[in-house]
Amino acid sequence: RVICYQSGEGPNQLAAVTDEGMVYDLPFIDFISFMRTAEQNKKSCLAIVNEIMQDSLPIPEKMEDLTLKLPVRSYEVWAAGVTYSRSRDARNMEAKVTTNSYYDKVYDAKRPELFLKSTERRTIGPNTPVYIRSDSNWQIPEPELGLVIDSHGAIIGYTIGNDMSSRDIEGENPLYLPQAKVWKHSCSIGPAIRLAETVEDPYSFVITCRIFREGKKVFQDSASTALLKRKYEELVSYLIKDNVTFDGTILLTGTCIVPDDDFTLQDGDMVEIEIPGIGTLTNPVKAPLQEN
Ligand code: DO4
Ligand code: MG
Repeated sequence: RVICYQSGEGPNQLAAVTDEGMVYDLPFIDFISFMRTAEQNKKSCLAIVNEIMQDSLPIPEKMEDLTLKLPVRSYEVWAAGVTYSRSRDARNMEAKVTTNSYYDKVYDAKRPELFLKSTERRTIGPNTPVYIRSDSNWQIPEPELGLVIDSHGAIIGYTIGNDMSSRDIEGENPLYLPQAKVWKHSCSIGPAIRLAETVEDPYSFVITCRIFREGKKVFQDSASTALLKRKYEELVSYLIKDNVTFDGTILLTGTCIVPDDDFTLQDGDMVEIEIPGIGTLTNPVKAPLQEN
């Protein structure tokens, strides 16, 4: 895995983490410059990491002792929608439609739903607050597997994303989707990037989401990426078609977990999204006025 951590008072440090949790600093300013170096040298990211680990010693701290930061500062985060039946059914419910909805159609269509979820300045990393909107009464986290791609669409790694969403705004009218999806601190990414070459079967990630309120767990559910209706390469192919794509772009692959219909996030909640092999993305929830 590749992480970015805060190194004392200095700049953030990119590092590789072994399965045992040992941390090796990487000599690149960030993940994008690391992936570009690999491409320029015609080597895989994993080969570069292995070379560096052979020639250096781990730092004394383990991953759990470090203050983790956003692992990649992506210019853009895109998201796929209605890629799991759970998402389709939840959206039909919030839009109060029963048959032949746009959600039913897009779930079965050849072309997937893709939307621009976030930009560099809107995206946050682990332990930084995700914000809830002031004009919505029904808001949830969407725990999703994220693909980290290069400018040609090659999948370099896998990460975790929280596609914060407003169900009442989207339910009122699907044309409000950008407002139901995009606002300050509405997208969290991290805590690590699992290099694609180290993943045997990317359709067997198990995603678990837990939400805590005043220290008590108020929601927990798990689902597997085996339930994904589409293939990752299929989603990427639509994203890059006739488009400009940047190294380090993230494509979130849709949610397979939706909290119960009577649940809405509140200021002070804590959202945890865990994918074994990648890590646990933890963010407190804040109402915007408290931070501004
Ligand atoms: O159709 C709206 C968005 C769907 C989405 O974000 C998801 O399925 O995860
Ligand atoms: Mg989503």
